[in-house]
Amino acid sequence: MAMFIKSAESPRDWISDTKKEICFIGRSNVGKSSLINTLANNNIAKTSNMPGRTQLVNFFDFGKYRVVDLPGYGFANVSKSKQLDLLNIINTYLTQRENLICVFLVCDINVITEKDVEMVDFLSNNFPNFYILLNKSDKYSKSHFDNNKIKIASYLNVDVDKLIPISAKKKTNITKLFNCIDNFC
Ligand SMILES: Nc1nc2c(ncn2[C@@H]2O[C@H](COP(=O)(O)OP(=O)(O)OP(=O)(O)O)[C@@H](O)[C@H]2O)c(=O)[nH]1
Ligand SMILES: [Mg+2]
Repeated sequence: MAMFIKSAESPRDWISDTKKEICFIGRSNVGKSSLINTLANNNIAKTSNMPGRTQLVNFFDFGKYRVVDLPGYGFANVSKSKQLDLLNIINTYLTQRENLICVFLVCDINVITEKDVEMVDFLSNNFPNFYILLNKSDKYSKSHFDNNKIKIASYLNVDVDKLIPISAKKKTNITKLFNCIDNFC
């Protein structure tokens, strides 16, 4: 059974072992924490209608591997200095964590922005082993995705096969996501 282990900000408080980790990153409010709850089939991560809910690095045990929930970024109502703090935490985790084997960038399929493009660019240069989860696809028809996936991939500057449309709410493509995780762990 998946469970919450701890929240931490600085690397000295991270868990020190060799267990593999995957993480979810993305703009505030795209549904990273909700997705972790869907994967766990249990409410183990805190979610909110208000962007900026997750402000630390949160570790969850999933047995064979750990899942890490990172703070969201890019929400205008959060102060500039707080935004910089959050980006710093994310950057430190992504660039220093040796346990990290795969990154899942979560986007809102209905609102893909320049901030998503910037993160894809950062990942391409620093952590090429990443996938893009287009969440909230319950509000976006399958045929609409099929018609637009090439456009979305080219806007984000990635191959189409890096894109996985999902819905944390409706559990769409969650098996596909688990298969993807299993391939790494
Ligand atoms: N329609 C729909 N809403 C969703 C889905 N996943 C999450 N949400 C909603 O999106 C809002 C934000 O969800 P969170 O999981 O807290 O988002 P987050 O990315 O963790 O946000 P931060 O912690 O601020 O970075 C909540 O109101 C969720 O109910 C989905 O698949 N479909
Ligand atoms: Mg969150």
